[in-house]
Amino acid sequence: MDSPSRSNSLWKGKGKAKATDVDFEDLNPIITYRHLHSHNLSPRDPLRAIALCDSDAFYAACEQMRLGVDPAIPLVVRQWDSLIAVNYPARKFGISRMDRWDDALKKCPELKIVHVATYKEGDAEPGYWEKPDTRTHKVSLDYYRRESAKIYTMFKEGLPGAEIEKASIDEAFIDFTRPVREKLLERYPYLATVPDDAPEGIDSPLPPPPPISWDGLGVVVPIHPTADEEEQLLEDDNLTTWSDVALSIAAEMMGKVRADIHATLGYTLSAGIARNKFLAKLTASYRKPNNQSILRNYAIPDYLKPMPFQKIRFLGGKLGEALAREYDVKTCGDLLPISLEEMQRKFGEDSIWVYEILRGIDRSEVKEKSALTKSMLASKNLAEPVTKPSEGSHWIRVLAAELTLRLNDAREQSPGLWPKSIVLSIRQGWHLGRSKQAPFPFSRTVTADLIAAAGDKLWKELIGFDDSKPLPIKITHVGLSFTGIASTESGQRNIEGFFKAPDSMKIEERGTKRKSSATTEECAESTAITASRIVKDLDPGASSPTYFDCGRCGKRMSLPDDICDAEVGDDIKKQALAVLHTAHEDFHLALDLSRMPEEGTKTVKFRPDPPKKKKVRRSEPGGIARFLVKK
Ligand code: TTP
Ligand code: CA
Ligand code: CA
Repeated sequence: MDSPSRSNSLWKGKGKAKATDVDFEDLNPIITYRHLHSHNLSPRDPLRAIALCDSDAFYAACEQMRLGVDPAIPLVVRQWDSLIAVNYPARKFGISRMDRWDDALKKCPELKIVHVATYKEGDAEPGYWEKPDTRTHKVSLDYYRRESAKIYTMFKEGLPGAEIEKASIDEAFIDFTRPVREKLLERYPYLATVPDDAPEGIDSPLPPPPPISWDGLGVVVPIHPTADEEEQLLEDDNLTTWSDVALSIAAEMMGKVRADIHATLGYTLSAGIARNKFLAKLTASYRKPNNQSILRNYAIPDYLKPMPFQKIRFLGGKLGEALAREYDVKTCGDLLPISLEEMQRKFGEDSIWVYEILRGIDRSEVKEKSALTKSMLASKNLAEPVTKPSEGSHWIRVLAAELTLRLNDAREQSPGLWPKSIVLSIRQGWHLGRSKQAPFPFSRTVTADLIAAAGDKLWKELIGFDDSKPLPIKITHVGLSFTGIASTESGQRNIEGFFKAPDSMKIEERGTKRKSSATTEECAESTAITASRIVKDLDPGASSPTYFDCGRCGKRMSLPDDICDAEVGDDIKKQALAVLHTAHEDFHLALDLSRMPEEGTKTVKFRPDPPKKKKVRRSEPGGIARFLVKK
């Protein structure tokens, strides 16, 4: 239910001092007993309290903790020649992620530089080597993943009743609305029952809120950043709303779990607390590190208006550029005069999303992701391409070690996990690729040798090991992945059926056109082509593609939001897209297998898919899509 704006009479004039302009008319909605007692908490709930909690200089903090280095010492994490994480003491020397490691060292000669762990052939575990070499080693993020999982577990255990969505390796959204609601009723028991004389019964507004002391709860973003009397304004309970009370309780809970994580695991985290995900994320970086910031509704207009809109996620690319060009403007405030009608006329129906974001409105939900990973990919971009078939084994062994570790890690959580298939994929850039997959036999103990043997077999079938035969493509990318990972409880019934399937199946990606009767090959081929086209279409500086359109079913497969998030590197996005791609192929493959006429056939003729619904014409996308995919 939408909340109408508060009428002034309710506050007997007190709230009038903060009358806001028309663009931000929902800052102080009427909150009724019905809102408070509703069991169905929707994103429109006026007492929503959302946090985004992000670890400070995460990989650097992981290394600092692992090595027992004093947190005051400048430390960076290096990956080959670049820096991927810079701790706060190092930032004081002007070092940033943009620096090369040797330039950083010039800025701060006592800088501690830790190269990220890498796998080398033959080792089951990644290690920290003196001189890792991109030509032979592969980066391992396993340690960071494990530390990330520990932090997530502490969120889960420390915040019962809160919805938690892991948003990237080092951050999570937390919806505090439900636990805050409970705390409100516990702390202010008079809210539990609708007073007999309430004029509109359960739809009566709540009584005026109590004053709040923000002491120890974090940095409160000022309502008027430039006003001298800010201190007084903040303490002025005339401006306090029940939404502020909700935010302050969320801040209490957030502060406690941050302190627990710091005490137990050693990591410092920063959080932003506001009425929705978008604002929570923006607020999280207000005061870093080791801080939390609270954005009260009344502080939204002055916080948002001066913000360059191209800094907002999804407005950083073409859409933001188009808006900037169309109106010759920079900040969110500059865009406020544009009416919804005009925006939709110029940028399509969906641009209502932009219109609302500029006004601090975001109704997206905090959704917990399924704990079960369905696929795992270990992949390597080869600085020096593989030029001989015999060179494949090296990379397969390296990738197999990573998959072993990750599957075994996952099995610690769910012991019955096993992957339905293993896929080997090779590519030349993103333009040409081949992959081959085979069922992966169930085994209680998963070892790198077992996985490498399966990988070698696929390599043999795809490429062979005969160095006298030329490679089909110049291999610049090798990936080994598990797909269809399920726990044996749900997977067991399929095992038998699965072993009846052909022992392996070739999925080749060639540059031919899709025929009307689509096969698995063709599906893979057209998705690969689409993916490569998207890569080309996006400007080089912009982020990696976050979706592909399956040429077979016409469905758009998008990466989950956390991966789309700008802060995972492009490499990670590419890998994730490759996993998604493989998983989607796997889905079609499974569908095709289920339609196979006889068992054990080597060459599979697939029945055509049912007639497709009319596809969205990708060549001329309309509306907002124009700005996401180039014509
Ligand atoms: P961020 O949260 O963006 O950065 P950070 O945690 O290092 O620093 P901050 O205190 O400002 O939040 O990214 C989390 C980790 O993800 C980071 O420690 C390293 C990794 N990462 C990359 O590997 N490549 C990248 O381009 C970025 C942005 C992050
Ligand atoms: Ca971070
Ligand atoms: Ca982050």
